[in-house]
Amino acid sequence: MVPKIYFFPPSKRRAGWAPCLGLLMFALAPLAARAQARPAPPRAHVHELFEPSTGPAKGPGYAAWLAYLPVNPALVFGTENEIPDTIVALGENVLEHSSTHELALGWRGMLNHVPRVLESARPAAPAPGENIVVLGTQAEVRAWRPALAGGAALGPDAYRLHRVGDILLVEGGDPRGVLYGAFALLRDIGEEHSLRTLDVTSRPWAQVRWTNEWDNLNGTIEREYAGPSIFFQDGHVRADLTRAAAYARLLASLGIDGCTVNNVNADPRFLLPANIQGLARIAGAFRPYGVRLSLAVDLASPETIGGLPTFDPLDPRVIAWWRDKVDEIYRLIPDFAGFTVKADSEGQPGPWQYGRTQAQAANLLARALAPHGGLVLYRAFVYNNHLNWRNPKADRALAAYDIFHPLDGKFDSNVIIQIKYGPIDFQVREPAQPLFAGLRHTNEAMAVEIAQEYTGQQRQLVYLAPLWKTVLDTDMRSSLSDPPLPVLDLIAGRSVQGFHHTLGGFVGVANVGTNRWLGNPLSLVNLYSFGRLAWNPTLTSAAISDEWTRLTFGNNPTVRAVINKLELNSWHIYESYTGPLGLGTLTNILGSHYGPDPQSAERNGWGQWFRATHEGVGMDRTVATGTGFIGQYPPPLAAKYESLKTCPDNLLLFMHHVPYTYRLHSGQTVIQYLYNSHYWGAKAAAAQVPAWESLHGMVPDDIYNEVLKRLKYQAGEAIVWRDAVTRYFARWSGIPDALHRVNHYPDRIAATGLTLDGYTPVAVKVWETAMGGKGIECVGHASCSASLVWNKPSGWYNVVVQYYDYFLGVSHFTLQVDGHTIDTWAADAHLPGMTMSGTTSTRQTVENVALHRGDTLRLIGVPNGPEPAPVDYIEVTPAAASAAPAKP
Ligand code: GCW
Repeated sequence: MVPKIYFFPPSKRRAGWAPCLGLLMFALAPLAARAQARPAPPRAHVHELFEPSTGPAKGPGYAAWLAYLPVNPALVFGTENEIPDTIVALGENVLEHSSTHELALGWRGMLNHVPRVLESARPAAPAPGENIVVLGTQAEVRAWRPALAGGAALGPDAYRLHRVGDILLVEGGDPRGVLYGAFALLRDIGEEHSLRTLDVTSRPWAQVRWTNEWDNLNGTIEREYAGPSIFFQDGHVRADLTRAAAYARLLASLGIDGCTVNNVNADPRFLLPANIQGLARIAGAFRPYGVRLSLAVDLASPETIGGLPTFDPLDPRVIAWWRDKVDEIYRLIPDFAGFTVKADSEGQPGPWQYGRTQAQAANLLARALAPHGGLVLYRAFVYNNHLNWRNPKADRALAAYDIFHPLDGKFDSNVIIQIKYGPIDFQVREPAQPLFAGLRHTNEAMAVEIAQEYTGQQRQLVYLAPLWKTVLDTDMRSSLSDPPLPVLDLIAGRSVQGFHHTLGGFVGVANVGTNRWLGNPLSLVNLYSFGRLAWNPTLTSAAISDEWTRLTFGNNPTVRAVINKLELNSWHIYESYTGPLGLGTLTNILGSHYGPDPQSAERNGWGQWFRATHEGVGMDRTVATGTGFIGQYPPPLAAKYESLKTCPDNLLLFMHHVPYTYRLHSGQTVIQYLYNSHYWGAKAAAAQVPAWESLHGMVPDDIYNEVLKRLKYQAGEAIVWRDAVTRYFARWSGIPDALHRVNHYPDRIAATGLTLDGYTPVAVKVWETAMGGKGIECVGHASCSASLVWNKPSGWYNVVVQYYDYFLGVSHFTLQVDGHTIDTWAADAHLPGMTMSGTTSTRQTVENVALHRGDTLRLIGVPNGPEPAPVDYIEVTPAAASAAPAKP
């Protein structure tokens, strides 16, 4: 075979400095040469390959953990001279092309070195002093040098990184394994691990590693926190799919090999021929990275777009319709991964309309897909959202097990039940969904939500791996005489302790958007950790955070220490002010799922109750007196949760209803713990700000500023949560805070207590999210003001204005002292609500304001559109520099 040589570096051994453009041309040269050397394989050419620093969608955070920041090559290779000069791919498939290209990018960025790249080559032994990287499948390596491929068979997607003398061998069980091996090698280099001796074999934990994107055809995303869709716009697939390819590259770097690109509340029009053609283009953009496209489908499609009078899963016309539709998809997308299905849930159509089972619906699709090797990811998130809250035995948490456990064994072998980690809905803490132990003969996968729907919506910092790991590590063994059986073993897709599975895996709802994937640069750790856990769920949260930090921000030990600490503490902090003791996120569950609104979860059909009364709080899910949910767990775990003695405090109110005066294992009463936890959480959220500020100048300025803005906002929002939840429980329990903090705010002046000019007081529906349950708004005036005369000692003060910032409208505020403007700002954060509430409540802090007794502090609000410049309170606290100021 004649090797194809795509690129020779300049005669110098090291590339050294070159003008940026020149360097870019060099790097692109292999692609150009390849384009001339042979025709691109069908729908599989590496087009628009993403360039970390020059891509069209350049922006902070866009390169994510693949920015390939410079490393110290001596730590990796011993000496600089040992950096391999040549990268050889033995094969010529598109995934190996991507691998060599990626290594060339990595060499350039991390090692400041431009290697020679050969493809479809059979290199001779390296000359003395020469170091090379060789990539290939195990079969290719065996054909090239049988002695080197001596290890055990690798299997699909697996890889082995192996040093043999001067050769660094990246061997894959298949071409996708080669690509994953190349990314693993780059990760090692990025983390400055020594590669002088190397022999690592790695294989994925389970077969299915997919993301779900809840994107709509019109370009919006359900639970969109990072801008609109990277796939769709105005009713069709975007013309420019550069971002889709760049996303596939990010996914591949973690070993994620499937992506459901549309909302599970599925629009049947995705199945129209024109849209399938568009989807085929997305599949083409994914293909160089081994990511397969999948589609969420609406079970009623045969009726809505197929013109049939029914969508009954057993009707022969319906069966034929799906078979033909699937054949049509595979004609255009030969590597199509399969369907994701949400049925009979939250208004989606499903088989119950015809008295059929979820298994019959799943198998309908599975049989159409089976001849092509496609899968059905069938969601267990099926529940009645019109539950009778007056019935003490009613419990939404029962639903998945009650519906799917009786169907165990009735699903075809290419069906996987996609199970949310907990029995409710991606809450800040939930016990493991008992259904994981309820499907002995049915494949299962665990779904997590990378998008921070109930965990701060990417405005707030929450590293989710520690939460996911609580579920992955939950022991589901049937008897204490058996060895431990963690959930991660149940989703591995193999037989274990009486569970007979052939497929399994991980699904992460990512909802990436055009705003640098997840908007908040620090939230990218959640996408990263999902992929790493899907590959190997035994990795620790700390190890994953550290990997991500090193690859994203470099190996500086100070930066690593600060960011790792921020990430690792963040979930606990968020939980402590939004839903401790297993209460679930006490958020507005009827709309935005964002700010505090505990009452919205109670007394309606949605079943997210925590049943607060004047005496006690918590859902009684015991077998003895409650809903019986605990009985769905295998006996050892059920016994642990059933008994107050052994039920962990952090799930107490999920499992039990107890009096407010009940003492936790820690010795505190429930009510005092609720108060303390919220005060601790708000303080800890505030402390994140100076921690991040300590990195000024050590991380890129744009990322620094972006994160700082969010952490400051979060510190304020944690106070909103703290005050709302503590007031709520103080009222329900009638038990005051032993530390006299709740309902005592000596430095605050409620807006309704200010001298108002134009502003009018109005009741706030979620009363606990405003001082005295009221705020002020400016309606019917061009501007309004609210003022006070300062009658405390003269000094330096910090002034907080707590106001509401609606999704629509940009009000303007001006703060004056005796007619002198000390600050102006716009309410332009577009928080997800249109009323005064904990969702829209936010603050402006003006530090070091000189106030003299007798000064007038005036806030002027200028409403805009539907936003009436609404205000909650003003708080004035002494500033650090408290010496009396001179009168300005
Ligand atoms: O958490 C809820 C979300 C819905 C979502 C649903 C689901 C796509 O609030 O927006 O619908 O879960 O997972 O189906």
